[in-house]
Amino acid sequence: MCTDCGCSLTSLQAPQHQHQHQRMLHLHTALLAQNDAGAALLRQRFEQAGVHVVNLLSSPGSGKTSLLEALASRCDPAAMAVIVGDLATDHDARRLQRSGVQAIQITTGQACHLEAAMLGAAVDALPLPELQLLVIENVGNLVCPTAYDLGETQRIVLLSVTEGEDKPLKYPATFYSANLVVISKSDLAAAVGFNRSLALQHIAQVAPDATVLEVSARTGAGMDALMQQLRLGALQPR
Ligand SMILES: Nc1nc2c(ncn2[C@@H]2O[C@H](COP(=O)(O)OP(=O)(O)OP(=O)(O)O)[C@@H](O)[C@H]2O)c(=O)[nH]1
Ligand SMILES: [Zn+2]
Ligand SMILES: [Zn+2]
Repeated sequence: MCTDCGCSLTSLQAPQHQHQHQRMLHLHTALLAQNDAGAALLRQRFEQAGVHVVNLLSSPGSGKTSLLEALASRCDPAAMAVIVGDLATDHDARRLQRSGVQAIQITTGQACHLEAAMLGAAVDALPLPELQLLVIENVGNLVCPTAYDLGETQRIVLLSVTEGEDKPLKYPATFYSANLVVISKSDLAAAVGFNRSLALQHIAQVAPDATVLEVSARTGAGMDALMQQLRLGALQPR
């Protein structure tokens, strides 16, 4: 886990290291304030260019890159770009480039989330005014990316049917921060005994204002509705 966001500090360590805990809390608050300032500048650039920017969050393997490949195959590839964050490898960026979109990989090393300051060079390299959609595929993680605003216009959180219906209850802050929750891999729902109504109930409990869509990148089910959300989806970030 990264030391930046303090997720390496456990509740077991905290009582013995109260002083250190407080210092980390101050450091964390300062880092978030610094990130918010960077995100505000990015948001200004995105607004000036008129590009819709999505911050895409989910646990590892829940289908972020596959969903973007499916989107790329349905829209003008010149109008879409992706910035993708992973701890290591440029695997996802190369996958996305094969589907024709501009894709830039950021390898974060130890950091389990993207921060606004990491995006500058990638954003500089993109022809922002020519783009309609820029998706930032965050590092696969349902905890750390939540607190880091990236200047996005819309935050999308994926919940794949293979992960279990309880995930919104276990990671409420992440789901609460979403404008749109996408239930992914819907083609596998029956095979894994996905309890749809329970999942919808849990999402509504923690993210009552979020729109919910069910999508399969594999079969294309729900992709039209997702495209519509992306065109209409200039919602206010939280
Ligand atoms: N059946 C089915 N499988 C899917 C679907 N979407 C993704 N998968 C599979 O799920 C696995 C993970 O998909 P990815 O798209 O790499 O997931 P990711 O969220 O980008 O993963 P990380 O970048 O590692 O966090 C792959 O084996 C995909 O083929 C889907 O809609 N249906
Ligand atoms: Zn972390
Ligand atoms: Zn991916």
